[in-house]
Amino acid sequence: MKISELNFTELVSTYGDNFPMYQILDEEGQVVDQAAISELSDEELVELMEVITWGRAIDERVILLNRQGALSNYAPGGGQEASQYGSVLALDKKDVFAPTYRDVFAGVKFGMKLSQAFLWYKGHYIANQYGDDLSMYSPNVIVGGTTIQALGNGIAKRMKGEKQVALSLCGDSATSQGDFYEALNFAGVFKANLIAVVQNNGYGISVPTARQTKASTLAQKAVAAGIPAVRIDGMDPVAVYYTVKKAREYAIENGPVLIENMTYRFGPHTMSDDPKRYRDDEEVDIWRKKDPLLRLGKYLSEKGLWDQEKADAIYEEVKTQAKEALAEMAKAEPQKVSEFLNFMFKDQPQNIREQTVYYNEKEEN
Ligand SMILES: Cc1ncc(C[n+]2csc(CCOP(=O)(O)OP(=O)(O)O)c2C)c(N)n1
Ligand SMILES: [Mg+2]
Repeated sequence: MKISELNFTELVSTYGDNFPMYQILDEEGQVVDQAAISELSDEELVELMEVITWGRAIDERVILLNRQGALSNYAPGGGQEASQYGSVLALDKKDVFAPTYRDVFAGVKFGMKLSQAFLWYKGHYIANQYGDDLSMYSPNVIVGGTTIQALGNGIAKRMKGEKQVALSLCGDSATSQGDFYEALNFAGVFKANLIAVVQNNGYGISVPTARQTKASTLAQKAVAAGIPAVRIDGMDPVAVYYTVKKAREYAIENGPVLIENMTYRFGPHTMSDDPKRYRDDEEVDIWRKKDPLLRLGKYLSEKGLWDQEKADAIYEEVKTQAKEALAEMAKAEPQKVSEFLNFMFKDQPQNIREQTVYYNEKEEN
């Protein structure tokens, strides 16, 4: 082609074409990719169902506890379970997980204590103190922060030849941050063992994705970094789990992968948000029909592997777990400013030293 024949409009209109949305189970729970699902065992699929049901149950319980004033502000995950828990379940315990504020309970399924997850929402530092057996970053409120955190770890894994990955979850609006682009760029250069999962739930608080970027997909942001990307139905738990598993194998051998999960949060951004101000009920209804629990539940029920009794038992278990975690949480000493100032720096700068002296004195009495 000659420059005289260039058509800029045409050029840009095809950018997203490389990123169709893949499914394994459709909205009706019908298999659309037999080859993929037959690579997974019944046990794996049942465990996946158990974990997303647990995710829904804990989400509903925490919303109640929040309304009762027993827990602080909360960023609900309802709707995003396939994306969150499907990702975590595909990891090895020695992989590294970098969640956001919305994925705290996925962190519990990775090994964080439930009482710590509750304390995290209270802003208590105990929430961020893990043993050596939990390779997880504390849930990050800094939008775009998780990808660059996981990148550092993914580079270290490549340098050390470790057969593990670092997986970050981030939202759609996080992909507009400099941190995100920088993370992808260096991930490509250094072949980081990184899986950067983008949970495209259509909004950054009230701002729809179309107002965040002109890109027709978020997956295509990987093109400039020279790394593979795939866009999948983030309401399909099997597709998420399968894709992360495949990406994990690839990332260990070759380097980073970006996965864009097309998903939705049924609830508000946080408990202090009113989504009716920026989206209508019809939109929510459309997405409710795509519910990950419905489609995998249906598929497994038809195979005789799932029923309401199993779901009810998980809801009961969550009630007990939440009660125990609340009791455990109550045992935590109120935190002191002097203590968390001490955790912040190995070598304290002058101003922090002064504040530490001030708070030590103040809090001794
Ligand atoms: C660097 C930064 N800028 C702004 C905020 C305020 N903030 C908190 S959540 C949020 C929206 C994030 O949207 P998205 O990345 O799509 O994730 P979602 O909340 O939808 O899961 C913003 C702007 C922040 N926490 N960090
Ligand atoms: Mg979002």
